Amino acid sequence: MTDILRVAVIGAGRMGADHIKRLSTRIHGAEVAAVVDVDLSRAQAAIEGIPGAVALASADEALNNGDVNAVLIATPGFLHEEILLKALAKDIPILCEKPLTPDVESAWKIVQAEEKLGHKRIQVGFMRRFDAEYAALGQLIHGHDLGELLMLHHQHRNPTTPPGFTNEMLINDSVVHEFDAIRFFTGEEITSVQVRLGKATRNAPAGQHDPQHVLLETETGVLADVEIFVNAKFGYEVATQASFEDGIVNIGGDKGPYTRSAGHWGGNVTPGFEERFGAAYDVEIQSWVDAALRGEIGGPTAWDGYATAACCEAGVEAQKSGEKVKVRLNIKPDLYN
Ligand code: ISE
Repeated sequence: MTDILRVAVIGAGRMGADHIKRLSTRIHGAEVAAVVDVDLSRAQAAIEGIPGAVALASADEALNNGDVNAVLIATPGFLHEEILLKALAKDIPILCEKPLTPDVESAWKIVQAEEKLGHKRIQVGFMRRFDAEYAALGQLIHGHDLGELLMLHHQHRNPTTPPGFTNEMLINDSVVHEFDAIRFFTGEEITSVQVRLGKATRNAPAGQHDPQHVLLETETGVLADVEIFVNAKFGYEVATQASFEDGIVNIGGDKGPYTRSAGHWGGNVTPGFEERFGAAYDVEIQSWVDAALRGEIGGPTAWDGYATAACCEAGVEAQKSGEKVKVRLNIKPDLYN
């Protein structure tokens, strides 16, 4: 095994650029070898100041470049499947930003391709698992410190949405994080999803019903709800309240200094996910690199990507019907047990 990851970052947009910065400044054991973007000038701008990195226009060129031995996929989700299959064929470490793929059939194809390979190569970019407070709540749940976990209440608020953010994306792009978080916290699969559409904000673009209330249950009957509100204006907020038999735990409240000055009191609301989860992304990518250098993966698997895709499929169906929709899952391959 190599002692340094030479990473090709595919996609130099918002998330890709953020990962390129972190890989080239804060992460140990990895370097950016190539940046791929259909807009070559964006790839060129992203490699500025990174010695030895090349800008390329296609994922194929990067995967066939002898200097590349790992890949970080940060393109829009609909492009993931093809790149994942090609990277699996090369048998190199892969960090794939969420979602694994945008639909359950293609996600299952990826699981089957990795199963055929016989070992795990894909880590999916669900960064919340690496947030210090998420990890602490996870430990409280798994250690039964406060008795059994009974309910989870999630708030997921974004200031605004980028152009082209559809109604389905409230589920597929945003609530997908809570699907993973709930599975991570409980260690169980989600069995059903219901979506309630109530009074909507005037600030949502045409076609989007915002906010939405998503209700879920897990295998042992833990109930969870998510307020997804993606045009909340005030800033970025992701928080959870967990109800246990012997206590209530809150995570994800405002952070940072609380100041009283010049007739005002308070602090600043986090502007976006890069700031809110910056530290978690660092831990996530370092965990991927450390594990990849040992020939392993260091976080959520392709199965987690597939299972959340199945929840998204149920969620989008539930958005349309208003009914409680069962999550349909294939049998989990042994590779992921
Ligand atoms: C975005 O893609 C993310 O992953 C953010 O974490 C989430 O808060 C946002 O809703 C998504 O659109």
